[in-house]
Amino acid sequence: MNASNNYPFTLPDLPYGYDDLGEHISGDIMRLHHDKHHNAYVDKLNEAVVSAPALQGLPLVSLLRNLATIPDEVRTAVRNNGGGHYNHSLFWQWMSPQGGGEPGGELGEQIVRAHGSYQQFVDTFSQKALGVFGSGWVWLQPDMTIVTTPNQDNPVMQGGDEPLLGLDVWEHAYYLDYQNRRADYVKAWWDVVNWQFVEERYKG
Ligand code: MN3
Repeated sequence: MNASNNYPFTLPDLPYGYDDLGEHISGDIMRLHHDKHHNAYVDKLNEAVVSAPALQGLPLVSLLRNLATIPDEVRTAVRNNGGGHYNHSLFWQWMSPQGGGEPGGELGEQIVRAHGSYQQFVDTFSQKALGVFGSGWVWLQPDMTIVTTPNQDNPVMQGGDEPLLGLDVWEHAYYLDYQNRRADYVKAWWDVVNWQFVEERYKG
């Protein structure tokens, strides 16, 4: 699916079955996370935009890039729920039952060039994930930097590029399986990362 869609925004289907990430992320989490959490962001985003007709023709990424121009009454709702919709629409695609392993090609080379090795990249990204206080996300950017954002914010809102890869470290993403053990969730997540999709984004 395309995350850069327009009002009325809709919940994309998962690109695989709820139970397909198996031992890494359970079907119970995927059902709750996709059907309840993501769906709520979509509903609340639509509620916000329905009251601001000037925003209705704009793609989601434009809304997020131009938060400062959005009417005060709906800006926070668009930020939180538009961010939630954008982030999760990509997050489902950043995982795959056939995921894991290491990125190849030019992307793999750039990651090694920037971070020393694939393992050092994983370690740095994972440390940043553990360092997010409360709820937020970790991102790999096209310039190979690793950044974090709180809540449902993302680099696009800060004037940055669209991320190549992102990890949801909200407790709702892992609590049912891992309770408070975020480190175990992050470790398991690497085994489902869809590097093919990341490479497609890198190539643009
Ligand atoms: Mn989430």
